[in-house]
Amino acid sequence: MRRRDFLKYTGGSLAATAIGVPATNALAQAGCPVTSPGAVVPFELRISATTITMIDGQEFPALGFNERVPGPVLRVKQGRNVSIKVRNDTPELHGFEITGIGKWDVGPNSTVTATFVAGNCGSYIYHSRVGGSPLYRLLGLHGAFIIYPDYDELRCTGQLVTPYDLAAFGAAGNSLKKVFEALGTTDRFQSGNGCDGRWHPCEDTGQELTATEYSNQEKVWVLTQVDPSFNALVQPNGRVPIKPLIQDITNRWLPRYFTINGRSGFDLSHAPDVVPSNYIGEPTLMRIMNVGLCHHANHIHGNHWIELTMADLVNKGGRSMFGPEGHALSIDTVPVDSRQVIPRTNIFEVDTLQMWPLQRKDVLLPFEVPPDMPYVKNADGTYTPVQFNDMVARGNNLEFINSTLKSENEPFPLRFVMHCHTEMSTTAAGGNYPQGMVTHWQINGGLGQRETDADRPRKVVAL
Ligand SMILES: [Cu+2]
Repeated sequence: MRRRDFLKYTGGSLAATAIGVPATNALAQAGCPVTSPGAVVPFELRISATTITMIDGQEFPALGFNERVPGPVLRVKQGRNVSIKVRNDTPELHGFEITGIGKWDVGPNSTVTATFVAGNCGSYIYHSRVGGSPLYRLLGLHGAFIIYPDYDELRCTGQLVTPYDLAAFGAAGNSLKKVFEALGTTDRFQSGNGCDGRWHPCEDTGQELTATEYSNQEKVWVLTQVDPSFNALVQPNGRVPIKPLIQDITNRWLPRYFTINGRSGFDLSHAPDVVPSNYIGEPTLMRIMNVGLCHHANHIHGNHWIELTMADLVNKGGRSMFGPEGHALSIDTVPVDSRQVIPRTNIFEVDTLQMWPLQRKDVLLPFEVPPDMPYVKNADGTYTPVQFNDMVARGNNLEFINSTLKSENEPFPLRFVMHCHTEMSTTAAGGNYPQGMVTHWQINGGLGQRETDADRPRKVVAL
């Protein structure tokens, strides 16, 4: 698929419908609208050959789900019966796996329906794995699978709204709970001016795919790499005639492109599915997963990432590859298992996020006033972000027609870079810098300014 066509494929052949089932008593007694916990959510995926286009215009053969790399984001509410019909339009066996959930073999030119109940809330990777080899995953057969709680039920019953089932985490979820409780209620994570400072989930529209990929509150980042010499193996019918051994892949893997959601460099600028773009007091959940074979160390400027959950990886010997704080104990083997979503019990704030192959981490970008901008210390020991407040007061915003842009002041949107600290990852095609895993995030204005900006005429920018 050509990268210019990416936006056209938001719907694809994916369908999501809900079928009503009888009400649960507890919810009905609480006066809550009762959704349908067991409803079947049918997804359809098709495995076939496709084409990917890189930042330098080069096209390579690839394998894709629904002719997309990565495949569509699949989102499902916890408790739903999931049905994923996987059609394999290649003459080779594929193993459809959702990490930590299950694996189903899909024979050559045949169809298999994977069914299961959506369990532990969090972020998962789906991919094709045959015989423990990462080959098909690297050639493009990968995507994100998301399980989220029933937000309407949480709201209606007065529970804290988070992306997780805190009760299922038990005591291990206490630290996570405190993070979400702090939002909008502390000096640091403020509310006011019409903004409650809380994290809000993206609205459940029923057609769940589109809402997630372009949600303001949630960004899904699928990280990977492209080594054209491996892509060259893919034949037009999706066959990969040469089967390199796992060692051959890991030893010979020489990636030349480093992508987020299939794109890199300039193509990531202004990409609505990738770039977090909000106001102060509007925290954004970021679901980051590395489906490639290289380690990434994504470094964000302007705010710190708050680590929420991670998925533990297990090596061939069955040993965990990470210590309790998430540091790698063993990095010399390809992980063979990728387990359940685990809440961080000791919450770290990080600027550089370690992402090992097949690791997936949820982090929160708090959208607080950047701590590195000039502050003034007050007599009572508190700090005032004078420069940021000045920007808000002047209303300097490049996106509006009548912004009073003063060159000596920084205008909104205030943009901060995100780049991978594994230096080769910031390049493309063997040295083209910075056309690799580089993007940005942006603060559009101060606390509650979304409301006041809503009526201002915007400039139209052609992309
Ligand atoms: Cu940096």
